[in-house]
Amino acid sequence: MNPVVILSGAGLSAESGLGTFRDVDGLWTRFDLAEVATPEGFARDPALVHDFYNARRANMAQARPNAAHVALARLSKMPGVTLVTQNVDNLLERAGAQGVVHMHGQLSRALCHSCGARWDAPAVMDSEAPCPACRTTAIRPDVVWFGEIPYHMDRIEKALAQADLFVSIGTSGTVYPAAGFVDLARRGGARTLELNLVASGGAFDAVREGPATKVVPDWVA
Ligand code: BJW
Repeated sequence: MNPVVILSGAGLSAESGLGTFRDVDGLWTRFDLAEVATPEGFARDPALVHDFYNARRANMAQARPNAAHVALARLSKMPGVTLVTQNVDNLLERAGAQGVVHMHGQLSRALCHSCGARWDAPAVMDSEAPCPACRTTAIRPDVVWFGEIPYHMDRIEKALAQADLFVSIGTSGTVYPAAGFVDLARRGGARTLELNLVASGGAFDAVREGPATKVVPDWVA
């Protein structure tokens, strides 16, 4: 298969019952992102931030991969496919996907702010528990907040530069650097396709509108 980069966002997991961020019923309509998704918010009130992510970790455990995760999991095993996700859930992995690039981190992992150690997060994290490596209490979910640098950027940018096709799935294209991937891919000569419930308005060559559980399996087939 020619090189393909696939970028997914919250819309991929919406039909599994995990909320998106900016839709009418999205998480950012109920929570203040400055309080729960920035390092400054975490410094102000770590317990509030842990509560927010503990609840989402519990929702993730209840959720099941949908037909779109399963279709992408099949594709992830083909040579030349780079599957990048902004999602912090593990539904692609639970559908059998291999090598998922989690650019915004993972709910199922914990990170020590102090020494940089990473480990599997317990179901419930709290601000009192010590880091298993350095014993400080600077532990946090291993997710990327506003103002932090997303993970694996070198690898993603290299894959985008080499891609023949870039496919964006279920993301509003409002958060950088992911929002700029379509332009990077175009500059490298890739064709670009968006699969979304409603077109984001990004500079794609083609758009297929519909729920992920329909448009993703149709495209993969
Ligand atoms: C369906 C569907 C269905 C619904 N089927 N589809 C000014 C200009 C440019 C940049 C900046 C700026 N000011 C600040 C910045 C930088 C900032 C940024 O982009 N801000 C913007 C808001 C302007 N970005 C950062 O700070 C990032 N870091 C950074 O830029 O570092 C500098 C740097 C980068 C690279 C190299 C070197 C230096 C970090 C961003 C971190 C984002 N973190 C979050 C939280 C993660 C943890 C958590 O989950 O809590 O990531 S915010 C949140 O938004 C989350 C998501 O991954 C991300 C994207 O959201 P997504 O997935 O697009 O969801 P929605 O809700 O927006 O859209 C849902 C979509 O689904 C819609 O399109 C629907 O249509 C669709 N949908 N149902 C198919 N059934």
